[in-house]
This record gives sequence, structure tokens and C-alpha cells, in this order.
Amino acid sequence: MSLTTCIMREAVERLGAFILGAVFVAMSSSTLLLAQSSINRPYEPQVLLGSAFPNFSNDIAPINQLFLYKFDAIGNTWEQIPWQIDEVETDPNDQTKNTYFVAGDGLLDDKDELSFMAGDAGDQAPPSSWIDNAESRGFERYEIEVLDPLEASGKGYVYLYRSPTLSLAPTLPDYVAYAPSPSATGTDTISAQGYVEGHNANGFNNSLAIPVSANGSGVNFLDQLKLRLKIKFFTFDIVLTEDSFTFSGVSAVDGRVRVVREIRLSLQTMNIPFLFKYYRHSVIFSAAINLTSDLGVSLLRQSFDFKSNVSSAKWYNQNASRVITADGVDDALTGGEPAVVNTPALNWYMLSSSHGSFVGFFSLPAGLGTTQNFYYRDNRTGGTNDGTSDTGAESGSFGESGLWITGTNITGTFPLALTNYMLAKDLPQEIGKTLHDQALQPLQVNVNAQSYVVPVELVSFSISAERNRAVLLWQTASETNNLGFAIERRFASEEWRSIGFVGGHGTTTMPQSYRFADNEVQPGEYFYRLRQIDTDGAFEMSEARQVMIAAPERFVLSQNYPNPFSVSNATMGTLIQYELSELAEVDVHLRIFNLLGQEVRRLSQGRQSAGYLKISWDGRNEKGEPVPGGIYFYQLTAGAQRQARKLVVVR
Ligand SMILES: [Ca+2]
Ligand SMILES: [Ca+2]
Ligand SMILES: [Ca+2]
Ligand SMILES: [Ca+2]
Repeated sequence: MSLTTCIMREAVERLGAFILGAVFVAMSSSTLLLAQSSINRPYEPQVLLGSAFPNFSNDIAPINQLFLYKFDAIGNTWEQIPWQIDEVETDPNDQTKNTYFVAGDGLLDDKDELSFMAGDAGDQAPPSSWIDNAESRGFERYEIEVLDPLEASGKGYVYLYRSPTLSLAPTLPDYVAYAPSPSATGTDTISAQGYVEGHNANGFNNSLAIPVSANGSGVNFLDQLKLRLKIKFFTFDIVLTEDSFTFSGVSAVDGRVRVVREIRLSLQTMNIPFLFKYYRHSVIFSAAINLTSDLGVSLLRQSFDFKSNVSSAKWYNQNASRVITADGVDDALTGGEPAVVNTPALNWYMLSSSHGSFVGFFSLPAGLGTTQNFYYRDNRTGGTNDGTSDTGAESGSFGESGLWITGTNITGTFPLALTNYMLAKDLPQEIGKTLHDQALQPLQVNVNAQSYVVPVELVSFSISAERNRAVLLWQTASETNNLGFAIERRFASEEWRSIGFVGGHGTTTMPQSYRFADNEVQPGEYFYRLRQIDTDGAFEMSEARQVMIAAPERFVLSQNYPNPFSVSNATMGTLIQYELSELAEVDVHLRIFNLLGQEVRRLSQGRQSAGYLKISWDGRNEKGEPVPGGIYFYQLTAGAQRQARKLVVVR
């Protein structure tokens, strides 16, 4: 066990002991001050490297102890969101490369990747709000703040916690699934919530459907992902296509947020891995073909060709001003209209059909080849725009879109860096524009380590009864941003209610003592608790404490107050307190006599049992007239018991 581990473990044990013995139970709220947050990018994944979490990374935190949560400020609740941590290791076959496809060490490292969907982010949690898991408090948590540079209000928060005693929420969704090829070739299938994508034997896309559950038709509308590479072979030009590669293997990692898939193809002496990351509604495709001068490359193309069943689809692109229909009838796009690739800015196109919508992005480095063009072909009779022969299951081209580079002996790296969104049917062009704007302005992320702080450390809380008064005493060892304590009381089966407030000492490391007296309680069992409120509105509730108020020991009639009292100023009259010791209910009434023994007023209290009670007399007779000044007697009768006292009225 390393020193760090020892310290960590000790911290956990100390905290655990504290929490078990603590008076406070964890319950926090922030409904007063915190607004709800949201990221309005439902399709965008967020990926962070392990190095963003230095207190967990570098062989410190077991990946199975890390859990991603969001906070809901209105409901004051914590909830896991789908997340995934992929271990990235140095490729044993090529020390200069990383791979997802060898076993990791199970510990978080700087190269490992945490992924989640930005749209799943929640609200910001106050520092004192923490998940209800004692062991997690011995570690820091990471607040991941996600900001949308396109929207001032676009922000969201997720929290990465560490604990050995957390477990996966049973209802956590799995956004994407991988089905291996039944023939051990490239014919595997990705089933995401937003799409189902199939592949040919070389692993290239040859089917795509948007399920009805994602507001598509469920019908395949993709013919083929195509590649073209024209190279010199002695003095001849030969054209290689996606079918010219030799398949040598496929690997995949299937998590809750994404499937990472690599197909390995060889072409002459080249071994080329094609890496795909499949998310809920999108795929990010990256490969690099290294073009050396001995290849003599004069043409490069990558394009997606759709099926004839998209025949009424709308085709959009930032430079296409008229409505273009991908119907297999040539649209005669020329010049600027088919959108010459504006390197290095991201280029986009969009096919919107009754089966689903497809938005494609790509970018290219400047200087690769002499012309960099958008490739677009819409022709049901077949053929190509670049003089090569067609491929695919359907001979025609329907809204075929991609990029097209020509030159003489092109050298450099051909980066197949593509992002495709697979979305609901019949979406408007604005979706493509918005996704393009968002791709140019990615979400920004700030990561902050946060430690659990006990906002107010309550070290004692006791209650004593003094006749009909409950006295609450409590002490704190330290306080952080303590506004104060609301006193809450519950009697018998009644609801809790707030009966008072005692101000706190803000922030202090000195012990503080507090007292609160609840006067005029009745015999019986009372419960009290303290709602400790922070200056930011968050609160923690103490455990409830119980106190028994005993019944009076004997029948007592107290002297009235005030005495003497003035009838002219007698809206309040005079107050007469008494105590009943009988547990059974008896009739109680008060009679007022003058010095002649004549009864001037009778006040009935109805039936009462043991308690600390009071009654007031307004100094008026039965007719409502003020009585003359002088000496009077008042007599309290409770069942068989009676007592009398003297009082003075002044006029
Ligand atoms: Ca690792
Ligand atoms: Ca999965
Ligand atoms: Ca057309
Ligand atoms: Ca075709």
C-alpha cells in the first residue's frame, strides 16, 4: 500500500467515523438561489482526458470507483448519467501509437478518456451538496462545467465522484450497442439510439436506417461509403476503391456512451487502421492515408452515396442557394454552387429525407493536391463525376456527397476526418447550419476539484424541560457561511413546523454555543430539530431530539397580570394563568365576584385536562359594561377543585 493510499484510507475511516457519529444527516437544498442549467446540444458528445482529473489520474483511482452524476437544483437530487471511461494504452505493436484495444490496468491514467453526452449535464451544485455516500466524502470530486460559446445561457454541470461503495444505477441507459460480424469480417452492426449502421465485408458503411423510435422510417437509405485513390503503376494510372483493400481485422469497445471500433485494412504495403467512434446520434471517423511520392497519387475521393428510395430528399449545403432535390436527376451544380471546400474551415452538407436526415462534415488541410472540391452527384443512370467507375449495390447516384482532391503526384497525409450526424426524418436546413456553427465553436470545459466540507460542525444538541418550557442547547465546533438555525418542532402526530430562528456566526473556527427556549408548551412528547441554513440557501438538517413535558403536579391558580389593571384601557384586560393536574377532562370556568359576593362575570373554558393554561378577563360584566373600580375576587373551578384570588380594577 502506497503512502498516498494509506493517507486516503485513513481519511476515509476518519470521515466514516465522523459521519456515523455526526448529529447532522446529509440533506441539502439549494432551491433558493440556483437556477436550472442546460446545454442545448442534444447530439454532441463530450470527451475529457484522464489528465483533466489529476487527483484521480496516474494510477490513483480504480476506474470502477468513478461515477458521473448530475445535480437537479429544483428537486435537490443527484442522479447518475450515462458515462464511459475507455482505457487508452500504448500500442504494443507500435510504441508511437495509442490503442483502445489492449487490456488496461483498471486505473485512471492521463490518456484514458471519459465520455458523456453534453445534453445530459445538469445544474451546478452548491459546495455543501454532495451525493449520499459517506465514502465519497473522503475523496475530492470534480465539477465539470460545460459552456456553450454560442449561447450565454448554455451551460451545464456534471460531477465525477470516487467511492468504493457506489454502484451503477440500474436504470442507466446504454446509448449504443455493437453486434460483431457473423462472418468474422467487416459486416458488423452498430445499433445506437438514433440510428442503425451496417457494413460491407471491408467494414465500410453500406446501410443506414433511422429507427421509428428516433423519428425515422426504419428503412435503409444508404448505398455505399466510397473511396477513390488513383495511383501510378509503372506508366499506368490505376484506380483503387473501397473494395481494393484487404480486410485484416476489426476490434470494438462497447460502452454506454459510445462504441469505439477499428477496422484494419491493407493496401499493397500499407496497413491502414480506420477508427470510428459511434455516439447516440453521430459517428466520428478518423483515418490517415500517408501519400508518398512513389505512389504517384493524382486523385482522392471520399463520398456517401444514398439509395434511390430517398428520391424526394432535399439536399442542402451552405453555398447552395436554390432548393436541390436528391432524386437521381442531375442538378447541374457547377462553380461555387456545389460549395468548393473552404479549407481549412469545416464543410457540411445535409440530406433530409422521409427515412431520416444525414448531416456530414469534413475538413482538409490546405495544400493537399491542387484542387479541393465538393463531390456531388445526383444521377440515376450511374457513372461518376471524376472519371472513375461506380461502386455500390445500386448503380445510380442519389445525392452522393463528399470531398474530391486532384493534383499531380499528391504527397502528404490524406486525413479522413469526418463527422456524420444521423437524425430524424425531414429536418430543415437550419439543423445543418446550427450543427455547423456548433462544430466551429465547440463546447468549452472547465474542471474544478472540490473537497467535501462540513459546513457547520454540530458537536452537541440537547433539550431539557423546565415546567412548561423546553430549552434547546447546542454547540458548534466550527462554522462556514452559517446564516443560522431555524428551530423546527413536532408534537405527537402533527407536522414539523418552524417556530423560531437563531442567527449563526457566519464563518468561525471558534466553538459557539446557542440557546433557544420554547415557552408555553403543554404536557406531552415533543420533537425538535435544527435546520442549519447556509448564506447561499443550502441547508442541513440535524437529527431530531425528543423531550417530555410533564403534567403539573397540582392544581394552581396564579396571580393575574397586570394587577391592578385599568378597564378604560382594557382591550387586553388581565391574564390569569392556571395549571391543571387532572389527566381526565373536567369542566373549567372562571367567575368574578365583587366585594358584596355578587357574581359580575362568568367565563367558561369548556372541558380541559392537565396542562399549563390561561384565560383573560376584559374587566366587563355580563352586559359588556366596564365594572366600577375596586377590589374583586376571581375563582377558578375545575371539576371538584376550586381556588380564588383577589384582584384590583382601576378606572
Ligand atoms: Ca489505465
Ligand atoms: Ca453499449
Ligand atoms: Ca436532383
Ligand atoms: Ca449507387
